[in-house]
Amino acid sequence: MKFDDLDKKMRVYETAHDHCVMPEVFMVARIDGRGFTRLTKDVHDFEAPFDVRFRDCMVGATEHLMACGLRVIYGYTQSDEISLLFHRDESSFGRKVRKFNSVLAGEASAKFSLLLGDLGAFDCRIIQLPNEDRVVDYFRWRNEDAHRNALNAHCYWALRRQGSGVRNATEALSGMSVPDKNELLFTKGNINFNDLPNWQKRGTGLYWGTYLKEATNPNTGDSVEASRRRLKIDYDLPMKEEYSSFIASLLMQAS
Ligand SMILES: Nc1nc2c(ncn2[C@@H]2O[C@H](COP(=O)(O)OP(=O)(O)O)[C@@H](O)[C@H]2O)c(=O)[nH]1
Ligand SMILES: [Mg+2]
Repeated sequence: MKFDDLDKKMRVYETAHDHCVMPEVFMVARIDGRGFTRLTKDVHDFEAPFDVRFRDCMVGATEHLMACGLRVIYGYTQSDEISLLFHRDESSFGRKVRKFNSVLAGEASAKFSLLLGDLGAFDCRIIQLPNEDRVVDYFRWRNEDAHRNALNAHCYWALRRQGSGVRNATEALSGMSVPDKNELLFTKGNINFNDLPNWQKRGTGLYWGTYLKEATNPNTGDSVEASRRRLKIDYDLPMKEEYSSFIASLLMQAS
């Protein structure tokens, strides 16, 4: 068989199931560390439940994803996950889902591994959202997930440090109300949940800001102010309604 014929015949098997995201549908990518329970507790001795060194690797990987040639409006990271919101008109890879999944998982894994100095791998899934309200809901969901996990994780490690085993600590917390967890954290761990840093309770947000830079007009030699884009890393994200408004405003700015 001639190569051209073989190429045509086999290409069908490669592309028959290519799925593309429809125009005007928002894309969010969620990238999650693979087996990071083991990586953070057994392979590396990261501080539990939160370690700034681990957070900085995650933030560094998010920064990298936001600057690797795709139109990312907002990056968000908490625990071992990263969410990226793409501009509604993002058209890279013909909006092929499996290209986004593989490229983003690859880029995140590569950058994170370099920052950690050891192998760390990520998976990726694309979430398709029909309108701005669902985009806001998505980020509210991850933000509140971070909040719940932070309380739970601090309680869990407070119990473990007091001598409870894995099973006892997990069972003690199962079904416990939020006020009771706050109380437990205070009495057993001597930690006031309100005083913990916001990045632990709310995650970290990355978004673009502009600033003015002194520059020279190459034609006239006059000094002018040029507008430049810079990535802001926000360790003090708002919560609840304020966070929804913040995400909505990012969407507005991008439209
Ligand atoms: N020690 C430590 N562990 C962390 C930190 N951030 C996230 N993790 C852990 O990362 C894991 C993430 O959960 P999940 O994705 O469900 O687990 P996986 O399937 O093993 O990757 C949990 O075990 C978290 O405790 C951190 O700052 N310090
Ligand atoms: Mg994980």
